Amino acid sequence: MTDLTPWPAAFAERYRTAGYWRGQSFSAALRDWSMRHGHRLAVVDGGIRRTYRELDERADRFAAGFAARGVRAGDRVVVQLPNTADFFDIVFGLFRLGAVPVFALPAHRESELGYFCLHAEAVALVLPGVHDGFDHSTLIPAVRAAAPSLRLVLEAGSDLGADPVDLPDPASDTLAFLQLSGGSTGLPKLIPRTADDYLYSVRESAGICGLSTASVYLCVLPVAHNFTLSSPGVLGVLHAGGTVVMCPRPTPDVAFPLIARERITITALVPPLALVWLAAAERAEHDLSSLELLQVGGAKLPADTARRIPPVLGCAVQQVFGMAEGLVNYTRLGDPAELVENTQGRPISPDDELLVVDDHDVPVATGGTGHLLTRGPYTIRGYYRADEHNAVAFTPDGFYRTGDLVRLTPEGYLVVTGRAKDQINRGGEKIAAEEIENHLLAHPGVHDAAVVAVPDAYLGERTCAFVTLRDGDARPTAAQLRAFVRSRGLAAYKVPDKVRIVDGFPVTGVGKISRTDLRAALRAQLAQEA
Ligand code: OOB
Repeated sequence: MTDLTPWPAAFAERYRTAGYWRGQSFSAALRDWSMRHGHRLAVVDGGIRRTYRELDERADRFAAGFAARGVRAGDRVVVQLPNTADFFDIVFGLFRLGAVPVFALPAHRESELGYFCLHAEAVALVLPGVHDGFDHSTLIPAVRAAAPSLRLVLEAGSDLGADPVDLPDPASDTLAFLQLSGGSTGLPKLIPRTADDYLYSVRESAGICGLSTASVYLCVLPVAHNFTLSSPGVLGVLHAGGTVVMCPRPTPDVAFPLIARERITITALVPPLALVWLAAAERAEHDLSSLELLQVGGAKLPADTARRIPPVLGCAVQQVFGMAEGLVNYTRLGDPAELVENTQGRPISPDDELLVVDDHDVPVATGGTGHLLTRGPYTIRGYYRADEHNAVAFTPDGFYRTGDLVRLTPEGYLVVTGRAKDQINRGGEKIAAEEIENHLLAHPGVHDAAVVAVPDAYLGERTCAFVTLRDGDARPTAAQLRAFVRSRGLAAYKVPDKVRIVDGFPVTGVGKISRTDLRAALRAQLAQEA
């Protein structure tokens, strides 16, 4: 099983020659940022205010602390952290040691964490204590039972540091961390990223978004998500010498006072949150005048929402269409309103290759709609330890099949028109249909299940599970099935919004149809009803 599918030598050579891949590790990058911006304010979290120099020193201490606990270079460590300053200590501590963080989201529960630890053969897990009213330590027994490799569970916020020790600088072209995919088949895939490829996307993103030492970024979405981490996100801000302000909750009652107090210049939201912020800003008592740019991405932003942002929030809007596998597209700061409102931007790099193809991988006519395939200097060539899946998720010549349906405008901008993958995009939170179907199938009363997206005015999409039951006395109700899925210990956003018990599924003349066709038929049925 392959951990990191390398780029072919000719591509690697090209990306190095072009100056994209610079041979810098994350540890060296932080050292460099500290050298350049030492006394500037790097991170704010409530009353905590840390300079670049302090971040760098804390990374030394945390690296030593992990080493003292037996964590070695190359070891995988699953990290589940909310938006706090601890994130930087722990993640840069691991980077400095050459250990490999695996980024779980705060919403994940024992089902996901157990799987990440097992699949990555993690030696350690770092959890928050009580976060958002939930005690994460209650997950430990189930995660330990699922993952025999796990030797160490640590609580963030406790002092994990130790006196610094000498450590060799990690390589820049090996596995640096594992990001999560939204997933479309079974459990989320793990995405292997290197410092070379990731830091390239970070530097370019910082430039595209006009970041400087004067930038103050509010980290609203989960910090470990690719959007908030690197597009340009918290790493882009640190590269530019600006300040990151951690926002513990995305709601206007928490975010708006922080914008006013810290004079926030830039932040990033998913479309449903942008709607909530717009509604709140219309009657805002807080001074939001420092805000210069609102980035929106993760799911399709309706054009009329994009249009309302500048007048209501008093800032520019930028659409961001990206994926943890790599490719990120931005509308540019000086672009005409027409492009900013109606497209999802264009790629970061002149070496991002895009293909728009039909169902047989044949390129469609110019301007036509089709499947988006991509490869480039920061797009992976394979998922972590997923050889079988990689054979279908990538073309033989290394293009990643994004699963998104798009068309290209004459200006070379992308318009996302739909999706071919079996995934639900619930306001930016991705749900693999098959993962939820498998949870439903674990119920003894369930014969079959198909999970599909239902259009929703607020979230863009919600989930609907169609379920057929076994004959017998124990016929669960829709409410009982939702409760059953919830009891399986998974992120709350994955519990189906609706469960519909039906007598049977559509079949063709010859019998059963494929899962994908079944889901399409059910979506069509829902559309007809609406
Ligand atoms: C971002 O990353 P992921 O990995 O959570 O999800 C990627 C998928 C894309 O393949 C696409 O289906 C959808 O999310 N998506 C959008 C979108 N941005 C992402 N669909 C329509 N319009 C958009 N603007 O979601 C992500 C990663 C980095 C930056 C921004 C978003």
